[in-house]
Amino acid sequence: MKKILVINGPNLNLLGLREPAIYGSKDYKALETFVLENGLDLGLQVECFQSNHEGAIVDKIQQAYGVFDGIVINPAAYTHTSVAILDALKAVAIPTVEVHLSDVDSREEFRRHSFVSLYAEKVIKGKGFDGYREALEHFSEK
Ligand code: CA2
Repeated sequence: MKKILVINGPNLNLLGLREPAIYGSKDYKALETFVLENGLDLGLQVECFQSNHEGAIVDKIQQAYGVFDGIVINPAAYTHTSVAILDALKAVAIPTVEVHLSDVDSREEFRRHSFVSLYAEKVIKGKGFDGYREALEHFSEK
């Protein structure tokens, strides 16, 4: 069974609290449940990790080396700023799918650029929770 690490970046732990028009009204716990249930359904062993800290995300990616077969990552604001997360993904060379709840291309100009997209095999934007299912499907052999 493939092992997939799902990483969510800063402030996603506050989902459901504000900006429901952009991010939906469900909370982070509901996102984890959605991801774990869909992982099971697709025959994947999924672990979820959320952090508000860039270094903690880099550490987690490094620790994934030799353990996980795939990474699904919503780097949140670090999408647009973090060379460190890009470099960590390149270093471990684990196949990666990037997910965004919102359609980052139709928002502020600064959200159009993603460092992580320079490495990700696939980028899914603007599909809410369903985007995580689509990302998991990318790794599923079912
Ligand atoms: O659309 C996405 O998934 C984002 O990665 C979400 C990030 C944003 O910086 C990216 O540009 C796009 C922000 C997540 C913040 O989540 C919130 C949760 C509750 C209330 C407000 C924001």
